Amino acid sequence: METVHKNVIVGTAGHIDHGKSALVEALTGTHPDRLAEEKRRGITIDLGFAFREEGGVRFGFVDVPGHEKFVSNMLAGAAGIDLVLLVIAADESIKPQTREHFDICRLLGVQRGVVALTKSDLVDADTAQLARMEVEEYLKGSFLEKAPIIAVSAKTGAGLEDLREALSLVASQVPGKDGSRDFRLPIDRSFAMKGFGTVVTGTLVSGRVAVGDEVELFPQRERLRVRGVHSGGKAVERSSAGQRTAVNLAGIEHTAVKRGMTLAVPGKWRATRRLDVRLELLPSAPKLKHRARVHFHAGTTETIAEVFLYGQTVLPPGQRSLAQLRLQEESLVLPGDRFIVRQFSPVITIGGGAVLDPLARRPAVRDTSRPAFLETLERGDRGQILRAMTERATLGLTWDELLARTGWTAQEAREAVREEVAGKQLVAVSEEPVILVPVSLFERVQAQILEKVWKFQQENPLLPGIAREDLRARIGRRVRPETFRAALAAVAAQKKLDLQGELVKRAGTGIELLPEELRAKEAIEKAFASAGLAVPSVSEVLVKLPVDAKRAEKILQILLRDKSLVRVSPELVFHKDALAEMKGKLAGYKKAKGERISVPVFKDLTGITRKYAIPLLEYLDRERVTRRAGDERVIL
Ligand SMILES: Nc1nc2c(ncn2[C@@H]2O[C@H](COP(=O)(O)OP(=O)(O)OP(=O)(O)O)[C@@H](O)[C@H]2O)c(=O)[nH]1
Ligand SMILES: [Mg+2]
Repeated sequence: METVHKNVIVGTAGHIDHGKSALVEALTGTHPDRLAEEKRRGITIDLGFAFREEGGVRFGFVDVPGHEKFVSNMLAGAAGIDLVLLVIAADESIKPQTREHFDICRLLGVQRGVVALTKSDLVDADTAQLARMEVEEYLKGSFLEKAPIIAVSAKTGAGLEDLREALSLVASQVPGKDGSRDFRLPIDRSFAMKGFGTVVTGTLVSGRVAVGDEVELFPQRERLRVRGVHSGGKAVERSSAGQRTAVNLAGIEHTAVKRGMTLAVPGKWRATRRLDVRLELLPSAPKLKHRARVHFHAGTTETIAEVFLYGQTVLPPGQRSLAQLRLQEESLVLPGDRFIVRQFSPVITIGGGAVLDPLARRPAVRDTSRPAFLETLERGDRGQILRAMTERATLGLTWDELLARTGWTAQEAREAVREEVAGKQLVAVSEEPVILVPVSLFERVQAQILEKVWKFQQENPLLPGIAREDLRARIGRRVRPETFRAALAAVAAQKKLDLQGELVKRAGTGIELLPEELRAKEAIEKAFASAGLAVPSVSEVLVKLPVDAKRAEKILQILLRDKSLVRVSPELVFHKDALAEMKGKLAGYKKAKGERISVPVFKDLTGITRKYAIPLLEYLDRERVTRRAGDERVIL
């Protein structure tokens, strides 16, 4: 058996009965129709699958129904295909679903394909030639303009060799899918397999999945364990992007999983109901009104969406617009994902587009910068996108949000962040996890901090500075703690502020007292120092000062903070020297007379009245100089 070095998914497309399934069978030996009803009616209803290996390429065929009633099934199959096999019956030429399927492939961004002019056994040379000319004309200017057009017959086998060659040629031009991105598998089937349990299948559009992996089921965000992986018709250890993949899941009933759900890397992405998009209306579609309801298809998902047009009330046929889609059901979509919209009723394909912002905010009239922002998401490089997203994140852009909204791998995000921070375009106010803010915001917060500190000190000249928490409250809630902290550190590093524990103050500014304040300070200190333990009341001292009461109170606070004075009780303040002397006397007493001392003895020893003795002893108890023992004190 030759080794497979490439996986290519081929999707069929084309009008009902034009021979898609017969052609897949002729190419692979497998008839893709599996349902009894399909066999009975002779039409394809749901997706069918078949495989073939050739020249080192494993072709996975996704066969779709041509019936107009089953276009939504076709859409689920078309997601993730690498090339389209456009099947057109030579006897009927181009029909409505030829056009619709072709439009869908173009809107989904399919890049390559091959055209099979099938049932060639049913037509004469002139008719075959006419059909070929019509097809060439139709495809002019499209992504299939240069695609090979091969006349074939599934019945006689004519042209099959040429078709195989054409498929191989086009397959060789398909760029290999990058398995290193994050895992995502839009589910197109879920069923129970005897002895296995729940199995889901899909075209693996990104990353890889291996036995034992933990995965997340969207939109319900359920974490599940991968019990087994099948690909190419056999059990494998892992499957990677570009392969039809079956995943055996532990811990869930098959009935709980449906087409439209997605298996993905756990803990990274979020399901959404609001997405900002670039929307394109087909030239053949009727005009689309603001707030119209449409059917929305992305990946294998299908739901109803309300269209909010940015900047216009009507989108004319053939035109493009930025728009918001509000989904009826949550689904997982990422930037760059293609989607299709179909008219609400009657249901026909009217357009499609690409997701720009999967986690969009509700549209707001005052949000005038949104269109420019979306254009940056559409066309910008990662640095530009990162800057634009940070600019619009009022509280700063978190790492989790960055990953969920961009779909970037962690490595891509890390590189972009590193570059923008190094280039001084953005500031990382936190590193683990990353939180980004624009330079302008960071500078504004620094300026605010300086201004608030200065203002505070001007209004409170006698206080040593403002408490951090106080300052933080004055900056306001629209600045997150990390930003405040980093900005404070930045101004401190510039030596504009001093940080002392919890206090923030202007650099180099002690408290500067006016001459009369200095005199008042000296007067207070002297009054208490000379009083010894027989202190006057505080108010008595303060009224005698040459400054007003408020300032006198503040000067007292300064002395208390400096510990020149000590408050022993609400009314009583002592000079530190007097207290030291008293402690000395107690120590002397202990040496001479033992450790026990009564209140009257204490009064005699210190020469004070009971009015002072009790508060002072309580103070000494608190200071652990003495300990109360009944009516006496023990000197410690
Ligand atoms: N004579 C002739 N008949 C063909 C050829 N290919 C398909 N048919 C017949 O055309 C009918 C439809 O073929 P299918 O392959 O089921 O068509 P389809 O495009 O898959 O149809 P849907 O899936 O329902 O859209 C069948 O009866 C086939 O036998 C062909 O090359 N020559
Ligand atoms: Mg069919």
